[in-house]
Amino acid sequence: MEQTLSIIKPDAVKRGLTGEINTLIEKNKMRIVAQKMLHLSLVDAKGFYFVHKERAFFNDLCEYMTSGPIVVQVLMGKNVIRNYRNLMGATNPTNADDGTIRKKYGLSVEENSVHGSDSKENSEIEINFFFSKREIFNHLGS
Ligand code: 3AN
Repeated sequence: MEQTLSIIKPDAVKRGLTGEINTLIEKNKMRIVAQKMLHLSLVDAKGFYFVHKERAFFNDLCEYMTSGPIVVQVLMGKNVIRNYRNLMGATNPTNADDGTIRKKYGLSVEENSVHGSDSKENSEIEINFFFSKREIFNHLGS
């Protein structure tokens, strides 16, 4: 069993797509084991996207991520990191496969509706960024 961090981004929360995205996640056999809505500060957005700090789009990305509330989630399942990336689709919604979240709902390469961790190492860093252990339901331990 593996865990990954998912973010439903401001463009999707604003359009009332949280429920539809959660349905896709659950239909694809991933369990939502933690979830909360919050509004990122600019400092937190910059901290979260620190790996992209040299990229041309960094400031725009951080501003966009603070433009409205987001929903952060921990997903659990077998190969959930890869499976959720597959369900998300390509970064640019134009290039995303049919049936993926970004193809269905993404508006642009920036407003692409969802984030998912890209590796085991980053999933741990990203989950710890948003959640304490006691906020994550442990299916195995209870
Ligand atoms: P992904 O989210 O598919 O892993 P990353 O990690 O390369 O993609 O990029 C992180 C986020 O930065 C993306 N989700 C997207 O919102 C934004 N982003 C990536 N590339 C661009 C770009 N060329 N222009 C604007 N925003 C971008």
